[in-house]
Amino acid sequence: METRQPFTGQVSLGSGGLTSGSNLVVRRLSEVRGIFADQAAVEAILVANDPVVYKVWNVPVPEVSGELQHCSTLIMPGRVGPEYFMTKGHYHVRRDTAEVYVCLRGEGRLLMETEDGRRDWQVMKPGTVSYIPPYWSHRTVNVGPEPFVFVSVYPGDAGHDYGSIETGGFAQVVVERAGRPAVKLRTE
Ligand code: PAN
Ligand code: ZN
Repeated sequence: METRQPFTGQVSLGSGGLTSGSNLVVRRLSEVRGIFADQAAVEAILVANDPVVYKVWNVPVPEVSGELQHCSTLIMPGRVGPEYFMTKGHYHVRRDTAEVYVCLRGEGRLLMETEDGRRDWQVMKPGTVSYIPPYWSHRTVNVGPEPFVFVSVYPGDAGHDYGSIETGGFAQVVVERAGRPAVKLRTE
């Protein structure tokens, strides 16, 4: 048995950065453009610049059963047409793995769906602890005027399956309606 050294990280509420998270992933609009419904609105934004949509600070942990992957995510405030900035969203490769999200800053929505058509969404605000059970895909959306920051913890061998979302999409979308966020079906 290998005994690993304990360690501690600190999340900055300003930058969203996690000091123990040395693997920073930056998702700009040009890279995640396909997740938004209004492609003309994407083009209109990209004419002027390529904004950061979200950043993830991953803590390097062995991707094996028994370990716990964890990271912080910061989603910038912003919209593409009526649709708020959001993550790509994914299933875990190992479908039978769960996840916990803890919100530290801002206001978001956590969208979840199963492959047999069940849907759910939760409000996330500072102090919210959300549980994503096994078999549910998950995507987070920043519905507020400031950065939305949360910490995730999930099994070491969960893995990320983005392809199923790229082909199947999410049924639920979050749009601004009369100044307020509304969760609706993509087909509505
Ligand atoms: C989270 C997400 C993170 C970024 O840590 O990976 O918020 O979202 P995408 O992975 O969809 O780009 C998580 O759910 N990990 O399993
Ligand atoms: Zn996940």
